Amino acid sequence: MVQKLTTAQAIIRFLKAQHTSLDGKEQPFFGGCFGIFGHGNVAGIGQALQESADFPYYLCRNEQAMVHTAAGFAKASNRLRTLVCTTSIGPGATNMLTGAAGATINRLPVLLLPGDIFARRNVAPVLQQLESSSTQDISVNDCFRPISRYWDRIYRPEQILTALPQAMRVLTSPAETGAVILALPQDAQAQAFDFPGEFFEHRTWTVPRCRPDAVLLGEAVRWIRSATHPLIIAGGGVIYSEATDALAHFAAQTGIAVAETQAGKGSLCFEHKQSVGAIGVTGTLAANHLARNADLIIGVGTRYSDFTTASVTAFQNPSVRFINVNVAEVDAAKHAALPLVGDALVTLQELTEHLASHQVSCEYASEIARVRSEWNAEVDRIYGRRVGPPLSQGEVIGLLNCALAPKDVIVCAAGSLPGDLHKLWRPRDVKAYHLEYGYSCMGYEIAGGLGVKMADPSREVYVLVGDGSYLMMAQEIVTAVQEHIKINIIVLDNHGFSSIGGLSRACGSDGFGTEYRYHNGGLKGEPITVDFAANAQSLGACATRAKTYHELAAAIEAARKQTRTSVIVVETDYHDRIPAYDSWWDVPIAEVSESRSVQQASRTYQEAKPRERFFWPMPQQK
Ligand SMILES: Cc1ncc(C[n+]2csc(CCOP(=O)(O)OP(=O)(O)O)c2C)c(N)n1
Ligand SMILES: [Mg+2]
Repeated sequence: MVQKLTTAQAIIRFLKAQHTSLDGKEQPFFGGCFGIFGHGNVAGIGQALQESADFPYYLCRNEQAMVHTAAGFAKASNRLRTLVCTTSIGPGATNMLTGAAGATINRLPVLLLPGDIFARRNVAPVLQQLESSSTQDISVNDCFRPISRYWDRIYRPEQILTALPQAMRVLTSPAETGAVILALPQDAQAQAFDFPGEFFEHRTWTVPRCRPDAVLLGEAVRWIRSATHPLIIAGGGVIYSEATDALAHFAAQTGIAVAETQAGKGSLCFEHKQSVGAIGVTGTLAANHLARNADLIIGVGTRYSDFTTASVTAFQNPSVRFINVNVAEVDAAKHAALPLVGDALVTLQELTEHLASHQVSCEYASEIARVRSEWNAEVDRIYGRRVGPPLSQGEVIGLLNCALAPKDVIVCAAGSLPGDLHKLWRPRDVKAYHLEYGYSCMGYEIAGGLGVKMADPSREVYVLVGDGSYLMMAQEIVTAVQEHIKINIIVLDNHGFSSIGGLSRACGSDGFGTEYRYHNGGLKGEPITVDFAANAQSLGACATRAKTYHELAAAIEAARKQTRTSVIVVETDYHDRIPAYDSWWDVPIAEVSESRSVQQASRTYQEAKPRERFFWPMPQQK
């Protein structure tokens, strides 16, 4: 039966009917809509939401933050669910750009509905409209085009009949997912149309488990059999595909060690005998040692960022070759790999079957055991140091790792914490380590943590955030308070950018501009103290300060018992840093400078850079 609805009403009605299914388990795809209203959406999407009491609406404090919340929600839900975000036109819309780029880079589905300028045009330029002298078919929303996986502008109501199914195809595709933008001109949102009733019926999008090509799989099995030093790199795809048990089984059966990217961390429990932890720039000594000599890398669900490959220096064996298991062809093909384009779970199961009697050599197995135990001793050493106050970041991480329950989630994104967590955190549950490190966006932490908690309220969520990131985006504490959502926030206050300060010193630039100090001629004055606890309290959280190890332990214990969002502020040592373990990151140094330290850094850089490699197809593949 035909239903007369506005475009906005029809959109909300359609979204409510969409579901995803993986292995027969079904759930509604959208958990509700975040937004901030302005003239560009209040009478359109706003009015439609008001009429839809069964589709929750959440008011946030900043449009960028709500996209992080949606992405955090989607990541915690293994991409089977997400949230919608609605904004007005102009600045409300462009505030979402950073969040959209983050979602697309991290391959996380988010549906963004920015308001847009009038389709009718006669009243242009409207408030907040960007004008062009060469076309009337442009608005600030065109900025979303390169950072989204699907982009459309809805000039007429009936366009949603084809646009929304395409939007859903992309959002639920494991290979293509990312930010989807439907720009909604203000007048088109309120316009009525006779929509076909079938459009609003219950719809299930089955997430497929594609199988790799049989010939290539056979070839991969031969490569694995003939490799003497194979190493698996587990990326986020392992977790999204729910392939962690299959990976654990495959690794145990073959004895092949497993290293993890940031998105893949938690794929294996740290106690698994084949787990060698983080790889790459922020990798462990164990994983980086094995990677250097490996003759075969089996990448599963990884996109090989420079942090994973140590700027393509991680693999130094002259005859190393790659097998890549990935749903996305673009990733499967990287480093001239033998591409197994397929789902991680079914591909690992097939490989396990074909390699039933295969094991790595005893020598290689004992090498893996040795580097594992050496690395574990190093983590114990760092956890056991007592240097504070101010505490070292390693102490804080060690304390948290011991204090938290296995299913508690830590959330983090930028600064020096992600690298230290990647190295030191000992994961015991697959969804307990939530790092946004594709975009490493300062400000993700609290907003993203809110989304993580919304996705699984049964878990305690601990947001670890540096003072710099906190200052960029703390306001979503108010949203958490408004929704009675409890998250635990730990602010590590080291009075500036310890990460970039360290990088600056490594580049010979002496930490220039990376500490929070009074300006007094070059940001070299006294440190500026910020009362983060008072700030958090003013936003509605309960807040405490912890100086010593024992105070921090007590504060964590007290936060767990709290029913409200709480903030613990702990001062950490700006200079007490966890070292890198045999890795390199390509950050080009000025080739000309009067500074001796820059000249020295430049020489070191020029010496190290030739270790970067290109990989070409092996003769077998021709
Ligand atoms: C939005 C954004 N701006 C800039 C950067 C570059 N950046 C990376 S880490 C960092 C400093 C982070 O400071 P803080 O949160 O205090 O963490 P710390 O480095 O002290 O551990 C900066 C500026 C970024 N990642 N994101
Ligand atoms: Mg800091």
